[in-house]
Amino acid sequence: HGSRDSTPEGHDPDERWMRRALDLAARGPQVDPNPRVGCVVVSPQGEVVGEGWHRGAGTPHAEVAALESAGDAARGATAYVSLEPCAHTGRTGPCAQALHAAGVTRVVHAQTDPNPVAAGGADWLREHGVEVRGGVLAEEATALNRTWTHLATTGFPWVTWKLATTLDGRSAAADGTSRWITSEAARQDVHRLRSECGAVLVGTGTALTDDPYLTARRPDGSLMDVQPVRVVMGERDLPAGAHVLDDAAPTWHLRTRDPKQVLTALAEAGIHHVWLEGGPTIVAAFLAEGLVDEVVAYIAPVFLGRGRPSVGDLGITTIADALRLEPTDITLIGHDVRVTACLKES
Ligand code: AOF
Ligand code: ZN
Repeated sequence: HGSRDSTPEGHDPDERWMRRALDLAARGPQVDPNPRVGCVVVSPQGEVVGEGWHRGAGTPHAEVAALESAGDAARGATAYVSLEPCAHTGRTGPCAQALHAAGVTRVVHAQTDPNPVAAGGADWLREHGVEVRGGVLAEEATALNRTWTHLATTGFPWVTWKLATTLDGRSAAADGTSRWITSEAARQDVHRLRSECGAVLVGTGTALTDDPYLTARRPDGSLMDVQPVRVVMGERDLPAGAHVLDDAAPTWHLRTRDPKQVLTALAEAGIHHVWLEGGPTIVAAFLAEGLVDEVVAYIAPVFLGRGRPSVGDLGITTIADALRLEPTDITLIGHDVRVTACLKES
């Protein structure tokens, strides 16, 4: 079950080596314009003779790193790559050619390259007499680069909307104050997830009302090693002393209220995962345009009664039109509940 092959799951040697390639891929940086890719070179005797993974844009691709560690032993070997080898000369040379030149006679890959600029390596290898098998553990490989794949296929970064709300769906009190609805533990979880994204996005409204830092910080308040770009969208000026303008991380003030324009600018910078912490108006605009891919909601055992909703008008007036999501995870964090859910592809 689960396997497309006649052999029982786990007994397909190609799957076994691909799992190793995926483990190597996961060592790569999550926040980088490039995908995380791993490669294992295996001799005809079934021995690993080379391993490599991609360490980020501008560095050698996984295949080249693995070939380098294999040296002459790559001759007659099989290469397992978690992404179809590239056929293009980008920041580095084409991997399909490098595999062939090193004497690799069989290539097994997982995900087919969704990047039209780089795709075509499998065909090129076949044309040059290399046996190719694709699609092995492709779902796992795609999941590992879910946000990068989304950008490559849609042109927009994957948008995760983070919200913190009371049991009655309020994200701020009637006077606009909102510190704090959720517990310390939930807020720490937010910092961890922020650091896994390329950008944190708010509108000028939130930047002016809350004066947030939008950095990713450890429980002791120190900055994490990887900081997302802080993006503030909207035409209003920010005061010189705004926390978001400190030197803890880069900040881009994009003077537009058009979600597509903002996401296009971030896509051009190689950002494939955006953490949206915007207020009700911005979030409603992103939802209306179908630009929210996932929601991470922290729900606290708190009531505010009168207060401000987490999202503005969505044009929904009857229950049949409700926006229903598919939950992928529900976790208790301190005394709050974190619900992760995806918006259905329409
Ligand atoms: C990677 N790492 O290990 C593999 C990639 O701009 P470049 O030259 O680094 O090319 C990036 C593209 O190459 C990438 O989008 C993907 O389509 C392909 N394969 N990329 O960064 C790798 N194998
Ligand atoms: Zn490559």
